[in-house]
Amino acid sequence: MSSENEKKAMSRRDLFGTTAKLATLAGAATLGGGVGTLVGAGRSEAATPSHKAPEVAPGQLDDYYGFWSGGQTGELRIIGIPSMRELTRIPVFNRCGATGWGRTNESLKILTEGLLPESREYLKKQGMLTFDNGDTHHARPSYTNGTYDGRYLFVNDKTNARVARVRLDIMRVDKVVQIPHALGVHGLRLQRYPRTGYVFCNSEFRVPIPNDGKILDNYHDYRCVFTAVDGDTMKVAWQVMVDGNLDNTDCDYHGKYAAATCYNSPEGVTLEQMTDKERDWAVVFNLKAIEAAVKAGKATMIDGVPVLDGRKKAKHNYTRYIPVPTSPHGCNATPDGKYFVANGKLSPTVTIVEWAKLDDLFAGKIKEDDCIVGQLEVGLGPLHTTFDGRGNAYTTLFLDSQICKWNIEDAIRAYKGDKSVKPIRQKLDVQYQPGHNNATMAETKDADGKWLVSLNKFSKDRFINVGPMKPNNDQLIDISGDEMVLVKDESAFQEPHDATIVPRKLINPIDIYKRDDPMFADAVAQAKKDKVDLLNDNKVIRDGRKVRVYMTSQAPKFGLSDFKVKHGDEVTVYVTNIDDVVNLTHGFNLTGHGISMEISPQATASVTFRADRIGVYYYYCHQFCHALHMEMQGRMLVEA
Ligand code: CUK
Ligand code: CUA
Repeated sequence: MSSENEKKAMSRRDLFGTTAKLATLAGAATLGGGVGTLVGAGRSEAATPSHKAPEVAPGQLDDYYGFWSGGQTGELRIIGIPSMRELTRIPVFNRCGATGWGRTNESLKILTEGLLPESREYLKKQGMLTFDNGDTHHARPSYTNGTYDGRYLFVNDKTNARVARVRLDIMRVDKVVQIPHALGVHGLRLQRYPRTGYVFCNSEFRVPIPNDGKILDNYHDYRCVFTAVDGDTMKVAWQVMVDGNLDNTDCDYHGKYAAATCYNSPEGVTLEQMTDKERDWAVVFNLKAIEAAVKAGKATMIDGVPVLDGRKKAKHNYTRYIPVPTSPHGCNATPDGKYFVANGKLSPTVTIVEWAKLDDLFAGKIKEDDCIVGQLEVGLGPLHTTFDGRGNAYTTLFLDSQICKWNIEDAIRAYKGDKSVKPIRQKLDVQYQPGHNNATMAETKDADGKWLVSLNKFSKDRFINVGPMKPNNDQLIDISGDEMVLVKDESAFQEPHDATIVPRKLINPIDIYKRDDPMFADAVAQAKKDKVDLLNDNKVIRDGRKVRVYMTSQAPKFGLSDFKVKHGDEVTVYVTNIDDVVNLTHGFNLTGHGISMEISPQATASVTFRADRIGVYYYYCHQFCHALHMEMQGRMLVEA
């Protein structure tokens, strides 16, 4: 950094000093218009792709799968890296017309069986079966021995406190669990060693437990819990009550500790109360001590879940609170397994904590502060940090609209007082206001330091104007050399918070379903009871007021060109795609009934509805499967 830049940065930093809290808050409230234009004001022509632009020519394949969260859309997206092409979307918490997710029996079973009783009751009163929105932030593939094993991917729903598991062989959700005693499940990371294992979830907001109206405005009696979900059963394993609001989380590479950044240590409910302290903390969790306590029956069972008290005043050895500057945000474990980094957000610093010191901390040999081995001033608004596996870290600076590359061991040396080292390697402008960044394999022991994506919340002038709500700007940066080089802009609909990037050899999805897939096991079982061969039979079975319609689909024909039901019947249509051809998906779309679903090759999908409309209704295939695809249709006749 030139001394000129340094001066500029310093003067801005002064504005955001802890003594000028009001200035900070005022600044934070106007980020988009104000501070965002400080750096890289106007269009940044210099960012035009240079010699390092990634070459993925038409017909060529990407090297990596990027798993993008979809934010407020409630979905996941798969982005090819380095092309940045959007390859597909995985419906998760959203209702999806293309796939029928949220409407088919198969998806509704998954979306409803993990709901808490109180949610079920609420939804019923609203005439709903499940929530039809979600807010996905953190998507993470499962681990074995510190690296991805290609089994599952887990993702949070911040708004309705759920966690979903995606099967990576079919890229569909197979389990959803709703977290009790929590509103706003935010931070999510997975146990890395020996395997996943636990899914660690931060509930962000503090709530009364139970939230039954007895405690309302007395916010000092609200609680926040850290939850471990068993990734195999998708049931809550245990919860630990903590002080403050949990934000992001991560864990070590040894299966011993997890950590979470906490804001709002004053436990207030207004912005002023929440930031009324110089320091908050990173809370660290002693997994062995927690497991032992749960096993020994020391937890309080609340709604069938063991809950331990990890608040400071309880003085148990489940947790310790390591002080860090106020309102930290990202929490990121280094791929060498030695440290985690708490990102300052309101403070221009990152704080480095050494995992190994936690042994002595929990043994009472050292103090919380002694676990901090580095604190580096990186720039304004540090949110998240990622790594290249060569000892460097990359921190997003939300306010500066930059990525700061710094060296971890140099930062530790500088903190010890070595004035000769300059830990900061480079600052790169991004366009604009980055939240997460993530590098290829950065959250595994095999971090490979090839590509980095910066997920920028503001795109402003980077794309042609699409109206007041602009796209986000996901930028691809080459980090394989000494310098970061920006090579690509890609627009994204609101709001991918985070991305994980995995080499394609570690992910092996199937092309065609196997007939014994659990996704449609219920349909197979019902057909067996009805003595229907799903691959060959086309039959209508009446069972009182229930009617089951079984039909095949094979391009360009449904097995039934019509079926007849009576007004008021409860109708279930089972469609089995008997085509055994890669890419040959059919749809079943029933006119005037709000029903559409996809049936992948060799899959069965089903949907249930009441035949409440008398008359003739067409069903048609909505996936362009054949030259006679338009003719792939039939009629439902509903008689009075
Ligand atoms: S959070 Cu969104 S930018 Cu939910 Cu991971 Cu930091
Ligand atoms: Cu089947 Cu179009």
